[in-house]
Amino acid sequence: PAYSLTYAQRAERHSNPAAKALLETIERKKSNLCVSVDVAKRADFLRVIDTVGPYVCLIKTHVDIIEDFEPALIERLNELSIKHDFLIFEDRKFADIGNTVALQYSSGVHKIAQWSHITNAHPVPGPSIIVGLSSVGLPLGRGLLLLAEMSTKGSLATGSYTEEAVRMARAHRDFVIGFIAQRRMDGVGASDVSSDEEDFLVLTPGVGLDSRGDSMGQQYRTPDEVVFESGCDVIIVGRGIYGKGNDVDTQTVQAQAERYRKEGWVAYEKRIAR
Ligand code: 6AU
Repeated sequence: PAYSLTYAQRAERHSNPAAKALLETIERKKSNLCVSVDVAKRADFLRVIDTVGPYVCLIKTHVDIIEDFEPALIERLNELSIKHDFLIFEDRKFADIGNTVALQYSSGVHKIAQWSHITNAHPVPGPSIIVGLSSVGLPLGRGLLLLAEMSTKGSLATGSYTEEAVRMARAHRDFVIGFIAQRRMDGVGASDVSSDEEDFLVLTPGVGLDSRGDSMGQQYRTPDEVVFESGCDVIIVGRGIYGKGNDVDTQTVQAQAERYRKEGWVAYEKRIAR
């Protein structure tokens, strides 16, 4: 199973360009760290990204949080992605009918499909959401993650909902490259596809080394719990790296990014050596 292969071996087996590029970047930079940059000001956004850039494989954005957004910000983001060699994941969490999500993905102020290598969607509308998004994203070489589970207390994405999400992904393996989830999905939702054949990436939020949660239902686990024990592929870290995000102290942010990169990589090396 993909679980015991290296990122480089998995990159060779992937045909989706976004999945392949992400796995190659992880291997090249020895980083399975994705930093989630949830800050409201353009200047803080760019400063955090320029600081953590050398330590990440992927930058996750919520572009609709930025108060002073302007299209030129995307150009700056693209420049940083080339300077530091990372991919971009707009965490849009699409959740509507196919026609609407296709428009939300391609159009509006943010034109997500133009710049975001990876995005995500809730499986709640059923397979038509994948059809809608892939009509825009597949020709551009993009990849989609389905939210099979969530990190929050009391999440409804469990049991048969999670299983159906995995079945939906299996039926669209050209565009769905993996999941937002808390563990590997191998063997979830019985199928004919052997787990040697399929290789979904699992990107996992709710990661923190110094806290077990926040006051709004977020729950944190350590990189070792996520990558070694639960077999996930990428750790997504936000506030664990930049705190509240205003008055960003560059040295602290850099030190935290280095720390999470190292923890994530050690957990992966431990896993493939097992
Ligand atoms: O590390 P944090 O708690 O500061 O930030 C976690 C980030 C946020 C959430 O929108 C996102 O991860 N997230 C997601 C994603 C990535 O889809 C799913 C989930 O279940 N939990 C979660 O926190 O930007």
